[in-house]
Amino acid sequence: MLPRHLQSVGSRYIARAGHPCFSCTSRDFSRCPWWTAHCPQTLYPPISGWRPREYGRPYPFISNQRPALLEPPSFPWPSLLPWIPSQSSWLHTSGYNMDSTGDEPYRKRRKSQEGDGQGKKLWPKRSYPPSSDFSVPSTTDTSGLPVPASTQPVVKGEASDVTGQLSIAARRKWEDFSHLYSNSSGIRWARRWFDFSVMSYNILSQDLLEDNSSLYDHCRRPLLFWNYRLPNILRELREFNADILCLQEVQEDHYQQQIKPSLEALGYSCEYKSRTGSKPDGCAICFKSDKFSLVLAKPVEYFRRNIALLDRDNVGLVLMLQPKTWKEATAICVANTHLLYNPRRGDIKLAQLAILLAEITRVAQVQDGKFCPIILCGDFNSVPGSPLHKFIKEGSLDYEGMTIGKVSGQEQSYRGQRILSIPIWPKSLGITQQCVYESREEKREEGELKEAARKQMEAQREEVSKGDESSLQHHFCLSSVYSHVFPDTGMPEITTCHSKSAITVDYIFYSAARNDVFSQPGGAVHCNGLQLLGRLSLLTERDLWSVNGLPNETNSSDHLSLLARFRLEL
Ligand code: KL2
Repeated sequence: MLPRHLQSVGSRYIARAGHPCFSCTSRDFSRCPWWTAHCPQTLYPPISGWRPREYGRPYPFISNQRPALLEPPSFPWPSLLPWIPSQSSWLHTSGYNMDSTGDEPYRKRRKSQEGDGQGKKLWPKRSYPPSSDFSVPSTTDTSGLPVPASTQPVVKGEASDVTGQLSIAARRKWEDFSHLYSNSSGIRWARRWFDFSVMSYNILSQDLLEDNSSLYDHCRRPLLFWNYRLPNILRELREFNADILCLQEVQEDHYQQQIKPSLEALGYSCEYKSRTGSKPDGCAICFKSDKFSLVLAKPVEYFRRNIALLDRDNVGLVLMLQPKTWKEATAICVANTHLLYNPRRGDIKLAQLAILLAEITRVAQVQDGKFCPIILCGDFNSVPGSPLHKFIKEGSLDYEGMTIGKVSGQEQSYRGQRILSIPIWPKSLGITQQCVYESREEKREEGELKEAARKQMEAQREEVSKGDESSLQHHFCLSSVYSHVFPDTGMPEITTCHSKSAITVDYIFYSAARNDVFSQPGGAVHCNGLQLLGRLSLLTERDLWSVNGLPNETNSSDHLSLLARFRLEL
């Protein structure tokens, strides 16, 4: 509940659906009381111009596209702050707004924003409660997150929201599989092991939130302010205390100024890869520096100037991390990515994935064609059971005759769509259908072949391997931490939920040990495997809408975090 003297102010924040301004109910955002020109006391950064250089590459603000989600320089109502740190030395929350561009190349962006969007609407627009009902749980109510047994537990009472519903934190349970790796007398098989936890979390960049504001019509506007969301996100990261964080949609200025310093204060080392082009977000991998040392960091760009298919600015990041407490152990390869969103462009998603797999192959190979343990996290913008998801899990994909929109499974209708070309990406990318880089020797030899001989060879190859050409393979045996449906009800698990969609698009894949609970048939032949010790359960769409969908008062992204704990045995 807002304090009485602020209730009238609060009502201005509850904007009407579809209204251009996030901060008031005026039809014209330039009349908004929070707009700089109308509120000379507030000191906002410039609305148009260039991003200051110290925040990385300068980005043009496109001020006539949409207004930034203006918020007061400091959050106006302390009582609405999601979390007030008792020891705030690690929390860096100074914030400001910026503007940017969307996911598509510029010429396509308009079309994409006009309805090239996600499938059918799953949930009706909500009407907002009267301002007097506008309140969030007190700071003590926002705790109660389930925490894996072996991270420092911060388990408090069960959290409930204003309507008495259990909050997301209270509904998510830690599912423990560790007992499956002991013999009947409870003794572990291996004498030495290394346990660690991994979180994958798309934290919803403020820029993308503002670019796709219609997806958040169901949210009360103050909950969408970055100054409101950031402490919630940091609290979640702090309380789960994962050893490795794979974050997506990390806006570069927020990363540099707030997220990185906050995580460093919690004992993490952080690596970041910004998207190419003018996009202001990127992927980060942060790891506990007392647990791992960094062997190698490989930022991965999917954009290729001379390849029309690869004209998007998505990226990935691959790290090789050495367990510090166990020097003889092989390093662990951790990859993080956010693949293209566009539901119709499965061809681009597959090519982006192939580049990432080729990079992993290059860095994770140890000896005799074997690989070190691999963790592949991220937002793949593809649903469980889709061809892209199956390709990751099964290691091969026969795509002959497949329409490009079918690849990610985000949409049901594929009418009028192209089928995937064979091969999907041109040879000039230098990546084979096995998702590995062509070796330099191979390239040189090919260059030395006479033109006629080369043509003859290619014709022969085409003849013989027509079948193989329309199939992709990769070398890893990857299992998914999550099952994607709840076994008792058959309901799908949801990782992202907003007013237009509620699906799984986020995953933690890992190379499973032979005796792992979810090992693939034939797994761990090429990889040193990991055992899944436990995971933080996901929720159903119904669960999420019962707490107002995402983002809400306590969960400030439109994705849930994914969390798993692994064991590496000697
Ligand atoms: O689905 V996402 O949200 O993993 O949560 O990934 C993309 C989308 C992200 C990066 O491009 O921005 C969101 N309709 C809905 N969401 C969109 C759109 C769109 N047209 N464009 C980008 N995103």
